[in-house]
Amino acid sequence: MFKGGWTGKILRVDLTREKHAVQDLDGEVARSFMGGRGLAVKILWDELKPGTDPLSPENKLILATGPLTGFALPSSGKLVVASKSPLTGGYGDGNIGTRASYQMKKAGYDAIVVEGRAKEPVVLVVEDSEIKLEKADDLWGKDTYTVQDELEEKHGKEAGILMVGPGAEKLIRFGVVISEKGRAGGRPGIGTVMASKNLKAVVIKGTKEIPAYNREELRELAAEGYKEIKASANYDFWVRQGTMATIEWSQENSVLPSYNFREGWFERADEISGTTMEKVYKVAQKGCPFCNMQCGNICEIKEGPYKGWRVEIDYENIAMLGSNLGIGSMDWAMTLNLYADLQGIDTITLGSVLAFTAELVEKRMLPEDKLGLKLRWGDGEAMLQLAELIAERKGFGEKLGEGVKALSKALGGEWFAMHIKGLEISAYDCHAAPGMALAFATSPIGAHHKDAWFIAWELKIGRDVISKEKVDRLLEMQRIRGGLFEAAVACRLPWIELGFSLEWYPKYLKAATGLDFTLKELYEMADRIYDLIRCFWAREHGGWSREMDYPPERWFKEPLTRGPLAGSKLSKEAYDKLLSWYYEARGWDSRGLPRKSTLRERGLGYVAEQLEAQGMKLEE
Ligand code: PTT
Ligand code: SF4
Repeated sequence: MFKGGWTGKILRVDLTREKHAVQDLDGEVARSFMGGRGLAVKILWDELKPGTDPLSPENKLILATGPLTGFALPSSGKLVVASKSPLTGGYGDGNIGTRASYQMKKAGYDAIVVEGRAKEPVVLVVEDSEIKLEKADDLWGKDTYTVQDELEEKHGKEAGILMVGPGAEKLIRFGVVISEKGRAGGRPGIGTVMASKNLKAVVIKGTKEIPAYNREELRELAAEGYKEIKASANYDFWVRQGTMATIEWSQENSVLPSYNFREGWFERADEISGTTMEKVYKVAQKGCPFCNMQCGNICEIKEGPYKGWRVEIDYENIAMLGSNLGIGSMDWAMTLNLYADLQGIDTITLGSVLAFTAELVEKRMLPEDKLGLKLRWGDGEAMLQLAELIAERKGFGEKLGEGVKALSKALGGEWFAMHIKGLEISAYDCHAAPGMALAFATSPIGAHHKDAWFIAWELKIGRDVISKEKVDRLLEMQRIRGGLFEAAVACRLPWIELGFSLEWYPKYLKAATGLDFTLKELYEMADRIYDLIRCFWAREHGGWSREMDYPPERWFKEPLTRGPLAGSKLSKEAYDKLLSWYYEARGWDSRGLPRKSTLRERGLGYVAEQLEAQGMKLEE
């Protein structure tokens, strides 16, 4: 059935039994769910027993490529890591740029599914059809930079290496998967799932040629695509600043999160901006495989305990560990970023946990002697000390490692706990951005910008506009970002940042797989994936209610006090209107559950039947 694109094989590894098997990828599944996120949620839906504890051996860690991964095409060196999330209890995934992506395809697999738990720490080594588990006692507890060096030394510089850091090993619920010193993926605790399996690292090396339907055409189309990217008006600036340019943009538009999202404007934004980075800190450039618009900003820390270290920085990291903590020092924001990378913990959630704790202290809801340190906004040193307690799960750090939702349930302050469905919100304040708030709230993994970067479109439509058209645009965006790019598996930045036309992707898919996909069909696939993810959440949470699609109370209750939009806050009435239109447009009922007719239309009739068999009543 496969003429190219897919290898048609999935590698299954059971760490408990120390066994592996190679399974055929079902052609129908590939056509309907494609790969990456689509394939991952299909596997989790079909195979995971409802109610599985995310940190139990029964949970599955899925590493999934798509039919475009691994070819020399614009920005196609990406890989999806997915699982049931220990942070949210729902579906979780992340997208990481790494050599492991193309090595997996060259080894002959579209995906690797790991289950069980090894008796002791191991490294899974995949070299074509040779699969080994190597002891990793000597690597357990070591930071991700050291482990990258040691594994490269042993397996070669071209090996694809994915790993967890010591923070994830301690089962902090927001451990990420790390690769190549600064590539991170799986915000909803996918690294923690990997660590819970005693799996320190996965090393992948392949020697096969990835099957392609029309290799010559693929080569020609790729060359044209690379040329178009390079000719883009914004190309030079992008390569100089990458995502860091967003600090200035967010400040101008009052969406730069500051002081735990109390404000969207930061008085010291200049000191942590892309321009400051470029002038003072940037020393090298890095990128994902096959990318000709490399955006990895390698910077050198100039002051503090990590003086002289290098770290790869991005907008989200610096906003959440800078302005959101009241820190106007690039050195401290970078230090916290580096610490999170070494420990393998998510920078966005770390920034949110630190900010929430600082606010609890400020509001006298948490006595400082409980923390064992004096915590003030803007104090990088104290924030680092607290991050260390979290990573080591020492003292009060034990509780903080559970994430903002659990913390606010235990200590109060739920109205300013900045998460949605348990996932801490990425770095865009929404006091004056109702469409972006809706995008965060309906993102399928919790409040991550991956599916939700609606803010730029919303500014064009008008911040105050509350209309069905705005909701339709949001759906279109989710179909592209959360569907096409996460299932075909390619970086979305050529499209969103440099205007690379979406029309390229059906052409690439045709040349790679031999199959015709129109953009319309790809969007229908995206809807299928969204529906299945929503059903997975509903199954794991025993139902659904529209409150689960609400942003935090703070944005409704407490207006901005600084910047050009001071006085702005969200209107609940307007938000509810948008949410109802959103449900309607998706074919979901007023609780936010897909209707039976919608599921049937998407080929998911069996999902409706299974939910009903478990006692959930779905509307027709
Ligand atoms: C991603 C999220 C992001 S998104 C950032 S910065 W960004 C944070 N990076 C972290 C980090 O670094 N270290 C760490 N310890 N934790 C981190 N958590 C945060 O994780 C990433 C780029 C970026 S940089 C973005 S927007 C785009 N994301 C893409 C995506 O999601 N899908 C896709 N098809 N293409 C994308 N291209 C861009 O990739 P998560 P990466 Mg990442 C140090 O994984 O879980 O989705 O969270 O993978 O290789 O680092 O590239 O301003
Ligand atoms: Fe990686 Fe950046 Fe290139 Fe995307 S644009 S593939 S994130 S280097």
